[in-house]
Amino acid sequence: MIEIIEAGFMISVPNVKAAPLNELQDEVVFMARSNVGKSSLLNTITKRKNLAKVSSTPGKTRLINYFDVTFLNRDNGERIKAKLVDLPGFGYAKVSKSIKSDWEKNLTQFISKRKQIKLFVHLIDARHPDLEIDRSVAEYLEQIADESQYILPVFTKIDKLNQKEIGALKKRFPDSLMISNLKKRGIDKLISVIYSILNGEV
Ligand SMILES: Nc1nc2c(ncn2[C@@H]2O[C@H](COP(=O)(O)OP(=O)(O)O)[C@@H](O)[C@H]2O)c(=O)[nH]1
Ligand SMILES: [Mg+2]
Repeated sequence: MIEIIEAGFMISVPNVKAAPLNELQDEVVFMARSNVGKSSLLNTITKRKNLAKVSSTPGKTRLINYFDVTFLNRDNGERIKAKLVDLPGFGYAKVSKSIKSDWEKNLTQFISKRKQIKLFVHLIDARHPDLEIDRSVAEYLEQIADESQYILPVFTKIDKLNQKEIGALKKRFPDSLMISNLKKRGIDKLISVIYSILNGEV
């Protein structure tokens, strides 16, 4: 059983130049369209109510937020420190076009240059698995990820799907994980997959 036993806010930065050095620590980046449940998931996995703000106004946050976390493997007492990185939601329609392109340029630049990133967690709303924006994000990640970087697609809000729909999604995307923040489903599994990747077990 793997748990995150410590979690704290580290820093918010506006761009890659301002990002902390973190030379020795792996980073786990969380990316999603606005409103998919990214902040909720960060709070769920860290068991903190308000670590990442759960906003009802999508697209408000444009900073890159870093959190320090410690994973504990309860089976053998092993600990791993890492950084969780909360990226601004992408593809939010109400942002003006010029802001949007600057913002996305900034983000793509950030992602492609950041060698500390060990894992990209791409959150996708389980009700909308085929959006163009998610497809282009997935393709982009495949392009830029090097051999030491992993990509993990995670479907969120599966409480909104019935068993049949969940089954169909699993069949189509056998390598993805499925979670619900609301019902706390799939959370332990997600944490243990992240841990295995950080620990070099995958
Ligand atoms: N039904 C359901 N709603 C969720 C879940 N996770 C988040 N939400 C809701 O979705 C909205 C957006 O969540 P938030 O975490 O702020 O998304 P973010 O914009 O991706 O950070 C909020 O109203 C959350 O309460 C989930 O697993 N199931
Ligand atoms: Mg958020």
